[in-house]
Amino acid sequence: MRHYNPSEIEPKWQQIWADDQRYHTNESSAKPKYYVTGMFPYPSGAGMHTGHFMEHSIVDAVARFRRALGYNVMYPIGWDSFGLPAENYAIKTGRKPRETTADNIANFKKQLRSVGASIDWSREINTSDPEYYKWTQWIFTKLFEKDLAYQKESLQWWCPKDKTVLANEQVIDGKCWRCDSVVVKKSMKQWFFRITAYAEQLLAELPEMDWPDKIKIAQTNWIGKSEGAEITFQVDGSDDTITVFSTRPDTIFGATFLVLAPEHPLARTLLTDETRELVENYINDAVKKSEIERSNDTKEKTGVFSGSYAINPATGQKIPIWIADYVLGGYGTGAVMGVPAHDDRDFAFAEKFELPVVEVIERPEDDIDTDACYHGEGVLVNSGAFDGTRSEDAREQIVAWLEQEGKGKSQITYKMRDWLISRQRYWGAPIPIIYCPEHGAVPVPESDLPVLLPDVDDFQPRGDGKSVLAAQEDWVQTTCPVCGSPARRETDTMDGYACSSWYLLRYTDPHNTQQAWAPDKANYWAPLDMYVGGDHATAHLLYVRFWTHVFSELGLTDFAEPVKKLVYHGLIQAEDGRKMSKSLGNVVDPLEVINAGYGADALRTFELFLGPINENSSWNSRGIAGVYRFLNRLWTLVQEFDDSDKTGTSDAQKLDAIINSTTKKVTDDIHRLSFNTAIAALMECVNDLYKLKVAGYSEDWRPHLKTLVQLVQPFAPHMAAELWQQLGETSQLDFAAWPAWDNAKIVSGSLLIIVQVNGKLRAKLEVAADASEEQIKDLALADANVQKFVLAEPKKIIYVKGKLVNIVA
Ligand code: ANZ
Repeated sequence: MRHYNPSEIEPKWQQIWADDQRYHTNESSAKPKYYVTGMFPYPSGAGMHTGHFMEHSIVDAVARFRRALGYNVMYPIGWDSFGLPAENYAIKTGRKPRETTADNIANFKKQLRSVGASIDWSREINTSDPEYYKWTQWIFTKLFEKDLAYQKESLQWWCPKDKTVLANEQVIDGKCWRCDSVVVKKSMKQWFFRITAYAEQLLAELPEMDWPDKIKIAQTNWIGKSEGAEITFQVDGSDDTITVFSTRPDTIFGATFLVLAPEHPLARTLLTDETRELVENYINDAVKKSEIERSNDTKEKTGVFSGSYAINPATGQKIPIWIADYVLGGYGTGAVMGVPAHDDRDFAFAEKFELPVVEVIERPEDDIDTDACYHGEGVLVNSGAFDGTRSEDAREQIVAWLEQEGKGKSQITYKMRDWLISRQRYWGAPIPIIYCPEHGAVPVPESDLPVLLPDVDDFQPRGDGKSVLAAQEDWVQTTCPVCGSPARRETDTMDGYACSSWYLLRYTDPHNTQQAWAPDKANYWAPLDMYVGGDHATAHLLYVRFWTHVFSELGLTDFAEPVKKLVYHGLIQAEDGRKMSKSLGNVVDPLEVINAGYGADALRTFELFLGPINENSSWNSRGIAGVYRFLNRLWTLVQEFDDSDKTGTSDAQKLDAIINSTTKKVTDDIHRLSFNTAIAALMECVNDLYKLKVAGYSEDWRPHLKTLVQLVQPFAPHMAAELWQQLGETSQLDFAAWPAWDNAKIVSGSLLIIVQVNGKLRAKLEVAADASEEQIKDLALADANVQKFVLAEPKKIIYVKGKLVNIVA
């Protein structure tokens, strides 16, 4: 008898699959297509961890299942290889990112091959490869032509020590998240992509999409649509006006002050001689705080009176103009009308600075909420001609009236900002722009792409807000594509998210040197049938959607939404329930698990057995041993069958019932991506077969064992391939049709139901396996012996599924 030895069979099958290019695909198949992949990895020096493997266990199970269902399956892979970590590593070690990235990719590939993922390696792509980023740059030029890529001077957080721009969430208490230095605001010219132009479309399509609700909610919140009005206030005694954005124009009669964000252009000009010093100090301090800190509602409000007043267009009253950091410069118009009776933040502000509170919406009598501030709808009071009107109606009427007066209009605002893509770093795709003194910013023509990232030796940031590319004078100096006169290159590189916003389409035509992709290939494969990941709920997934909308407008795709079904998996935590992390020393290295003798099949099966894939789960070293034991038992079953003389007398009908019901359950479960229950059903099936085999194997077993091997294949493909062969098949298991089941054979099985009356055994019933609860209860009550003990209407009947009926008489 052969022993189960994954370290022997797994490399063998991986070699066979690689040699015969088993998973290479093309568009000329008559089968329906199925395109599935996971979010491509960043090839870090640490290698892939169990989380990455989780993603590939899911994708590979789906790919193998779909292949067996008769689909032309594409499962590609690539490397998200540009980015800051590789560059920082270069600074630290003196090795070039190009070299370290190549090493890391080689390691990742080795790891992925060792799990037997059915990847089409002919489609491998790498975002830092000039063949790839040529087209990232080309897409940039297309966006530029459509005015979707533009430059804007904007204030950015700048860390003077790390010499880099920081995102809002990287500034904590005015300090850099990494080195704790006090950050400063620096005005810099940056490139942006105009994603806000697509806000409405990106929002409108979400409800119809087969994506997890939590991702849809996260995207909806990120886009953050608010419907309201812009209302213009005249500054008293001046020609200046201040426009505010409000979602509650119906409360305008209660606006007792205005508040400007410290960044507002008028903040420094409305001051008077008395207020100058206070105002300037306040503004200088406020702009150092992060938005997150400023929007914290639990923090005490701060602010200064500007010294000027505005006129409330509804009441005609003079109201003070304040400057306060709870109003954000980048949202709405950067100015609000303070309505303390109906807005919490305004209320807290008015309380602190003793500003008047005027109630303009009557709190309904049945509202028992004792909050000082009433946020709800109601009838207007203290609102002139609008008194007695419901707030919902007043909203429209007041906007119409303001519009007539030229003092306002309805307005929709989004929280989402345009996507800032300039990075003052080396390891990224150079932004393909040339500055000509005569023609300004000119995109590099397609024939001159790619703009190659020059090879440099010193990666240390220069400290002046520019990337090290700015020091490569030979590279920077060029000529204007329009007039040929001397010109200079843009020295910023693109955010890595740009590279990952179109890779899913490049997979469909990865070696095209003439185009980013041929539209007919993209239209054949994409949109993706399934995209699997456990990260990037908002940014990446919104950027991919945004770009694909643009591609469809450019005629490059005939679809606007790139991903039909999104699968978002939970994380595998360490055995101690904490996040796996190198610093905690609790990382489980997948290769160690494989090399410890469990093998890749056990690892993959175990990862999917840990629990529902959308929930977090914890690694469990005993669990993997259990899964290994299950595979070993299955292996042994086939060995015993093979070795036996096949003259046994095991119950053929029962065998049929076990295999048919398992086939049905496993198929349904994989369709629902309920892998853990599918694997549990396979385990149960193997247990049942062990009970049955006591009567000896017969030739009847062969087709059933083959079916079982097919059902196991999505999880444990190496073992399945080996056993398939051993059971006498010479065909490739990957393409063997997924087994069908016969319901008639399942129901021919029966269940033994124990019937108790008041806890005592009174009957044993043999019922059809698919009998309903009602049928079983009726049969129990109809049993002659049971009837002896149940003389009146029973008080209660308890049914334990598939096992027991207890009648309380
Ligand atoms: C007056 C008012 C009265 C408001 C009231 C609300 C309730 P969302 O839903 O988040 O869009 N606002 C406007 N611009 C702001 C900015 N730059 N920074 C901070 N707050 C700002 O919220 C819109 C509301 O947030 C606006 O409506 C405005 O306050 C405030 F009973 O105007 B409201």
